[in-house]
Amino acid sequence: MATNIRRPDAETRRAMLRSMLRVRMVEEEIVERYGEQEMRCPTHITIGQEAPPVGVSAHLRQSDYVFSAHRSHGHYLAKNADLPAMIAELYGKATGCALGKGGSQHLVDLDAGFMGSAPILASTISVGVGVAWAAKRRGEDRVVVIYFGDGATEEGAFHEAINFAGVNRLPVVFVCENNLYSVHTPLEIRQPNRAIHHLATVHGMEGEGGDGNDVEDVWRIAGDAVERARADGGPSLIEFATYRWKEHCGPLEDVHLGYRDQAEFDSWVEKCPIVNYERRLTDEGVVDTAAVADMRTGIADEIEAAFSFAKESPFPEPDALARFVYPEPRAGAAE
Ligand SMILES: Cc1ncc(C[n+]2csc(CCOP(=O)(O)OP(=O)(O)O)c2C)c(N)n1
Ligand SMILES: [Mg+2]
Repeated sequence: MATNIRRPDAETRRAMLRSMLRVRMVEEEIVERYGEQEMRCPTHITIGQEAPPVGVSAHLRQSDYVFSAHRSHGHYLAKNADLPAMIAELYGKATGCALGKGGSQHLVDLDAGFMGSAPILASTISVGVGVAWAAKRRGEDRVVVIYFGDGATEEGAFHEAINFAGVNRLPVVFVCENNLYSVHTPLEIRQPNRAIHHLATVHGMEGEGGDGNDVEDVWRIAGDAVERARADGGPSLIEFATYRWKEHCGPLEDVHLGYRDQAEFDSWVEKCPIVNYERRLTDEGVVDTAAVADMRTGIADEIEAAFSFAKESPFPEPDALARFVYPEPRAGAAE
């Protein structure tokens, strides 16, 4: 595989640490406040999985498109989508990014190129491929990134869509976050003993796997894939090994349920993508304690403001309920 980019510079490394911290701190605040029962939507927390969205997004432009699924907060935030609008969406408010109608699983910010998340597994993979096809036909300089979990690769729609992307050499980067589980079912009893990214070969594209808790490994692999897509070199399927710390859906711990054991859980917490990266950058003199403290303070202020905005915003008016169920005529369009 051609490798054009090898190491991020100091500024990129600091930005990636900050971006991972920001995702983690937003998620921790949601966890903290979820029990107040004001966020009434199912919410899939991404703590532990911060490195893939941040390492991938470091290569993306605002004009590039991102699609996601149910566990989407990291993908949305790393693409510089609107934080207050995301929190307002979780609170079901009219100022939410989906006008308060969607909740955590239907985030969208077209201005940021975050084209949408949806919880029907693999549904956004097909949509993303269609959008990439349109971009290629129109000659747009645009890369489409589609995130999904290991479970989504068991859907027929995944195979149909990536096959189409391979045949038509579409500018897509398929990013699989393999956290070893689909809800409570381990990967080893769901799929043959082979890496998910090996499916790339049979669908006619490049594939590579990496350490999804090491943001620089993600950055290196994603850099190759994004470059290839931009240079009309076709799609890639990249896979990152990572781990979810919270229950499948909701803010709680769940090791006591018995589908995963404490030793496995602890070994992944040891591999925390943020603690280890902060230590590494500190050791290498790229950040110091004061700089990280400043990052935390700035992020905390931003989060506080976003939650205040969400809480103070109004709920949608009742007559908004039926809006956008069907496409609405555009202003000035002929009857
Ligand atoms: C078509 C479809 N089938 C089943 C579900 C129920 N479901 C929601 S999340 C999930 C597991 C997804 O696992 P994975 O893709 O690995 O993502 P993760 O939750 O691990 O991030 C399932 C089966 C669904 N949303 N859509
Ligand atoms: Mg999974």
